[in-house]
Amino acid sequence: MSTYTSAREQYADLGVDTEKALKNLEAVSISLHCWQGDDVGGFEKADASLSGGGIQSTGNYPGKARSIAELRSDLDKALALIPGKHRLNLHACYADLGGKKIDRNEYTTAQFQSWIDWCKVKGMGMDFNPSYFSHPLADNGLTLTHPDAAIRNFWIQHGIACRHIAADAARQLGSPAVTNVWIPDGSKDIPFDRKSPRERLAASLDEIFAAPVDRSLNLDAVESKLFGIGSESYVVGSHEFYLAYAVKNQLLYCLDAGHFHPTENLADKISSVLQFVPRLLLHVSRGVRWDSDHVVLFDDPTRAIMEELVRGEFLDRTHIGLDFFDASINRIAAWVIGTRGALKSLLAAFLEPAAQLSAAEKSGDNTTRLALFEEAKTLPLGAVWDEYCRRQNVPVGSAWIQEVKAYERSVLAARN
Ligand code: RNT
Ligand code: ZN
Repeated sequence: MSTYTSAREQYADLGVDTEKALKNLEAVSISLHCWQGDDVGGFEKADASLSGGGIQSTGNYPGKARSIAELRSDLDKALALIPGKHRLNLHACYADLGGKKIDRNEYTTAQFQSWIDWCKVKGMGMDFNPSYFSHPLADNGLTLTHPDAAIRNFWIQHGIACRHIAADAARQLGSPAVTNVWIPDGSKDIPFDRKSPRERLAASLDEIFAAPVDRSLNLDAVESKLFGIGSESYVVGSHEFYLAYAVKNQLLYCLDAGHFHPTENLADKISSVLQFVPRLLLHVSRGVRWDSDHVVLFDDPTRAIMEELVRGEFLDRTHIGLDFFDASINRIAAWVIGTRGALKSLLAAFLEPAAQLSAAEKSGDNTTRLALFEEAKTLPLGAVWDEYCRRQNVPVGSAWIQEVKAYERSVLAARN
């Protein structure tokens, strides 16, 4: 008997159909963030790198992608090692300017056409993000809340441009695109006036979202956070601000796993937020002591998020994106570890003995509920995961590591 057949029987004993779980898993696309490949640098300038924004990529592992072509090649490698069909999550600072000088307020689909074409060939959907950092007009950490109306307007125009680009990408790729607004605006030290920047942010967002863009193609999301480097004392776009804004305007709300107090449970927020917003965007990440954006793992917090999506039947209304950037290990491996970790967590959620757990809970049998949670943890998930990788024609188990190493020797080593 194969390991998978025996695992299937073990799950069946608990009322779980592994074939159905594999089918469900295949139907979920994860939005793979382009920014893991070059430490959130982008390619607007020859020497582009992450600056400001209160986020930080640490490490100096050799072989970072230095051009759009290299980034695409690296993404190809990662995608070949990840089971399933996924999406590309692109930041505006990855514009393909072809040597031209075009500023962000003037971006049009033309600067992203090569990315859209790249997705099209692969049958991938695309999601999008205006970039409110690594730019001279964001140098003091203020963008949509800047007291100078001209600077604010520059960023408003950028936001509008990105919504149009995303809608075009969606039209061309035949799949709606999520455009996620995240801004770094805040203050390092205790502000006197917390109100005015929030009034300005609300007004800026109102202008961005007032621009007529087909809502069946472009899905607007807003992302909150608690603090950043240089915005320790005050973040304008806090949880309360954006949650209220998203509810009022029926936008997507973006929950980033690193953007809350470390003891808060992101998974617990899902069923609350989805009562009142139409759809949810997740930035699956792993904060270690702070919003550090470590590589996502098959760990308890990630599993809890996926369990919520499955138990609550929220997958139809949730867009799963990844958000981490680690420059201290092979960057392609980081993508693969993180995406496989997220998918494995999702598979584990599909394999929960849901009927038995729910029956135990409904009948008030909390003893059985707790016992089942514990028993489920040691069921042979690995055998089902391996079977999934086999069927999807990607390396099974740790075999992918050798492929990344070989790519490192043949391609990355020549980059330094
Ligand atoms: C920053 C946010 C944001 C960024 C990306 C690059 O705290 O998490 O989502 O990580 O847009
Ligand atoms: Zn994020």
